[in-house]
Amino acid sequence: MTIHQRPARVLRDKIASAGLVRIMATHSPLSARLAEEAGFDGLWASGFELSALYGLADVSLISMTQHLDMVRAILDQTRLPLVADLDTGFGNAINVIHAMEQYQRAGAAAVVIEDKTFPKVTSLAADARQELLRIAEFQGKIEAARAARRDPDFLIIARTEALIAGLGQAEALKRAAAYAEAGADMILVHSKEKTPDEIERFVKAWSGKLPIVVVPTAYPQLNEARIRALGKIAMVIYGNHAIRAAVTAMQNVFARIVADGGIQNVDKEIVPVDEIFRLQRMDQIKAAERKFLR
Ligand code: SPV
Ligand code: MG
Repeated sequence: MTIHQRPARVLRDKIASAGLVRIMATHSPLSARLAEEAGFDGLWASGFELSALYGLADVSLISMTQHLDMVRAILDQTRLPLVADLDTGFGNAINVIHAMEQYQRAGAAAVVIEDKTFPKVTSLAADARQELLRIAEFQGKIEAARAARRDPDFLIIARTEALIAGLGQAEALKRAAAYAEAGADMILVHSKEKTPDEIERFVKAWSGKLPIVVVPTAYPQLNEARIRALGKIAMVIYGNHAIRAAVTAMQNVFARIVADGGIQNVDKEIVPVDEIFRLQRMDQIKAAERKFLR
């Protein structure tokens, strides 16, 4: 498959027509293909998922190059628009400019940059260090991203971690407004509360023009019906459900094989090899062999 020529336009059109787009986390080209087949509107090149794939914590250990290589491999295999998780932008505003150039060239449709200090610590861990940049410094990073934008449709999503850092609603709203003023296209607001209340309060209090992005990992009760009812939210990111689904499946199957002393029982419960052939497009290989190998 080829990369869509204007992935950012595709994403913007989907937002305009659907009101709310559903973006599924991916950590590999295969998970991206499965997300596309399931009907998601776009992909989240999640730093958390890729870190976990390497067996690492999501604390800025994965390099930009590792993430970018995976983004390129994913975009080789899907036509879905991709939202790239740039964490803190891999450094300061200069690093953001470099990242913007690279991710646009790779064919991403959007980037998310968060207002934490580098190196960051994953947002969802309890009692983790959460340090935020000064507002002016993060505004500089957003302005740098804008200056590096080649396609005017490319989406720059500013993510505030004010609620994650325990700084409260007023700080989150102040930061969101400051990031809008600096030229962000959307505001991602994150929370690790166990209920949607904190995010719902934020959304109700948000009087800015920019649409909001949510990642309801910690408060799964915030389903799409509830999100739509709130209004103002244009994107929901299912932040780590590909890697968690993969871990669930592997843990179950591996445990069964050990317990059963063989693969005789699980064989019927997992996809047949033919399904993997389908995902690998073995039919195309066979057709090419018939045509070209002499
Ligand atoms: C990610 O998936 O890498 C995210 C979302 O940034 S979260 O892990 O919830 O912070
Ligand atoms: Mg992340």
